[in-house]
Amino acid sequence: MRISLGLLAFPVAVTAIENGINGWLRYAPLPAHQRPSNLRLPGAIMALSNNKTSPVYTAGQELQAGIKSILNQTLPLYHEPDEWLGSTILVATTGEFYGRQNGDVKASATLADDGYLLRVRAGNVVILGQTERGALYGAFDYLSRIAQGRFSDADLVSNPDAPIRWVNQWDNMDGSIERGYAGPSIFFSNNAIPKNLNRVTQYARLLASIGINGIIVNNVNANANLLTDANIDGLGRIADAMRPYGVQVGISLNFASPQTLGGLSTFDPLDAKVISWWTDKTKRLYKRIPDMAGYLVKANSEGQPGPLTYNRTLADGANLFAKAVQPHGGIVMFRAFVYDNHINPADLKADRANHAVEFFKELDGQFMDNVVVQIKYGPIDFQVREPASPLFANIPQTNTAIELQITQEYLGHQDHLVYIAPLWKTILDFDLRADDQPSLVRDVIAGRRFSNKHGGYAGVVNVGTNTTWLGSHLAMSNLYAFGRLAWDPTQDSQVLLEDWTRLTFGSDPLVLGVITEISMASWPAYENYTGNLGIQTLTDILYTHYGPNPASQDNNGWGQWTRADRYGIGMDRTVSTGTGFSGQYPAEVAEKFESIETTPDDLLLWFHHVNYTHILKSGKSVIQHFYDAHYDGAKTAQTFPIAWESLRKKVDTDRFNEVLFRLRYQAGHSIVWRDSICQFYYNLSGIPDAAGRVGKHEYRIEAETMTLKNYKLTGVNPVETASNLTAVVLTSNSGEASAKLNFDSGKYDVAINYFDLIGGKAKYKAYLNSKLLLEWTGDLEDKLGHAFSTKLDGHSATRVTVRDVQIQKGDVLKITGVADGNELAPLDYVAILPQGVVD
Ligand code: GCV
Repeated sequence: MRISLGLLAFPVAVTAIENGINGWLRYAPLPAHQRPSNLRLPGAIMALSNNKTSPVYTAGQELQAGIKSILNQTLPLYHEPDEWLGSTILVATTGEFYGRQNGDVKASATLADDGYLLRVRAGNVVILGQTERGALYGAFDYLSRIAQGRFSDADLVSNPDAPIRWVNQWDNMDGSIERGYAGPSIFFSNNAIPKNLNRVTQYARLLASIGINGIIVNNVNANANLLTDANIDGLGRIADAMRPYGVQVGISLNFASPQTLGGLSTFDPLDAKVISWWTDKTKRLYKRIPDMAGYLVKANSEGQPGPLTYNRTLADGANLFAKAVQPHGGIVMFRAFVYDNHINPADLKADRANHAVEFFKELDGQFMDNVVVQIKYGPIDFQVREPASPLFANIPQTNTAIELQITQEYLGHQDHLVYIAPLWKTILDFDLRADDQPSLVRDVIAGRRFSNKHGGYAGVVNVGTNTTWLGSHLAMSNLYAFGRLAWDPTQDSQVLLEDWTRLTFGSDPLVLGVITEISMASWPAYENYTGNLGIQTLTDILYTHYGPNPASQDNNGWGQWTRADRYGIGMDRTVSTGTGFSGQYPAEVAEKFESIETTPDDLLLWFHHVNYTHILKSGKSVIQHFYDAHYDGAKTAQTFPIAWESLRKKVDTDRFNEVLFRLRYQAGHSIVWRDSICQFYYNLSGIPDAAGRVGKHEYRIEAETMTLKNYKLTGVNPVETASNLTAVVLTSNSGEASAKLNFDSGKYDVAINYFDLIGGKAKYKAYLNSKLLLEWTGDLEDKLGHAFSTKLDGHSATRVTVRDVQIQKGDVLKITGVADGNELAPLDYVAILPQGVVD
């Protein structure tokens, strides 16, 4: 009898310090009150595989470690049926199970690729996968149930909705990550693949537990050097590290590699030498990684090389790779994010949103069977709200996948809590009405609607070396929800969130309630305080895509235009008078978006240019909606840290404090957003806020009006990102700003707005008379784990608040600043806020 002692190569037990490394797979000990008194587990685990790289073998280990950790029971683990005759948790592929014994479980004929059967009945558990990783998925499902205290009998078959459930990493070979907010890469360092790949294995474990079966490990803006022999071997090691979890590795390609790396004079996709160069490279890759998932290609987009250089079509480009991987069973994900970023803003008919359909529609039917066109959910670029891309309805003879973004490029860089699943659902559930028939986006990408073989989901994740993976504990709900939705897109966002919360923070009803409440409120709040009515996020699109800068959208070649002027706002995308974009949808949908009357308010400015005074279906004018939404959104964000504080004794100290820091930061930055956007549109339109809030801040003391020592006035850019359009910076190494407080005596919150820049860590102290109220450093780059800006702007504008300060009329508030590097201890204003006032 062989018994595996189950010494695991991966960390599973609950760590004393909760640093996020195990994500939702913490396997926290289940509190006694959640265990049924008659709990009876099988006597052993039987994982029918002796192959240590098999996901079935992994499932056995995972079950053993999980049950030990959750229930403190050690079950022996066997791999051969004759090793144990008692009750078991049996995990196997259907093939192995039926091939080796006459079980009493008949796998349902409805078990699809990667699907599993889970039967929990009277102390016996059977988990059968249609594939090896299907068995592992079933084991994770079972463990998730017991980790959440759900011990009831089960008898179910679970099949994935779509075969492609991949994540993408935008990791560069130097270890940086494009649009990554959680530290450097776990895959690359110093232009090579690191020796220690433990984090890669841990990542595969998390991914497998939510049904992800593939990963592209490098940036779509790809480096040809990835294809050197040494790096191919490194990629092989990555694949080895992920294989036990059934996650297949693929890579992004640089189209010009035959020229830049191979030394050929061309990268023309129809050139014989180019074809043979790619065929050879592909063979080498598959020799080292026989189960390689395939390639991802970004071509002729944002400066990347592609087939158009040689007057070849995008289909010629995609098929070049498709032919190379076909003998090996590989897939080519070819991105539809192809657009011209030098379009003429003066041309009122020009529209970047049109480009994907213009490029791809005529190619429908020309892509090989193993090509999947990977389409971003909206026609522009991961904005806070977009309509579903019409391309999903325009290429019925082509496999398609949806590209979603877990990394929060336009949604607050993981420094703002934004639970994105509800946004994704607006797209997945959208009915495109192709040929007047039901055509939900989720049915198109699953291949059901147009009878396509491949298709599914690609999620841009960009985890980094930070122990929380995404830089923020709460942001991990997005990765969890992505995987679960890729498996079954009909699931409810809140149900997924609650599962994640129970697994990540436990089942205490207060914890569950608070995390559910703030997370479900977070996307609507973020949309409210950033960009409303379909106008896009209104962030700085020319710099770091983080803070407010609505002016950056217009008058450049990037085509993320809002067309805002003194009188009105919005892109006219109608067929009758605009860019014609609405006509790219099938007739029923096109008709709906063509008319202002039938376009929903939340997409109005996406499709129509209207006056600021235009009255919405809600009864408000557009401009008043902007003002109100920004005030509402920022007000909601103020409630997040307060709600979280109620969990002080319920969440372990480290995670409690880390989350609290971010939620407080978000509350402050939401006010930066609110004020700059409202001020910008007030300046532009000249229409005052009916509620009298915009530009009027009766509780503020502007830094420029304080008594200044060694500080001077400075402008900021954009101007509206400083209160009263002005800030102050030091003129020497240290200085101070002070003011006598002429407020009635009482209890106040004291908010201080300053700018936290890259390139220095200035020190600040705030005093009330001689009493130190707060001491802080401009070091958000350390605390939030990534940097925003080298300038005074909407990215660096930051607000700290001291609560419950007793102030007597005539007290003096003083802030001292000490410069460091480029950070000249900039200050914007102080707000003395009566209880309950947000200003
Ligand atoms: C990886 C946007 C992002 C880029 C990204 C690009 C893409 O433009 O800002 O960082 O490049 O999309 O998806 O290819």
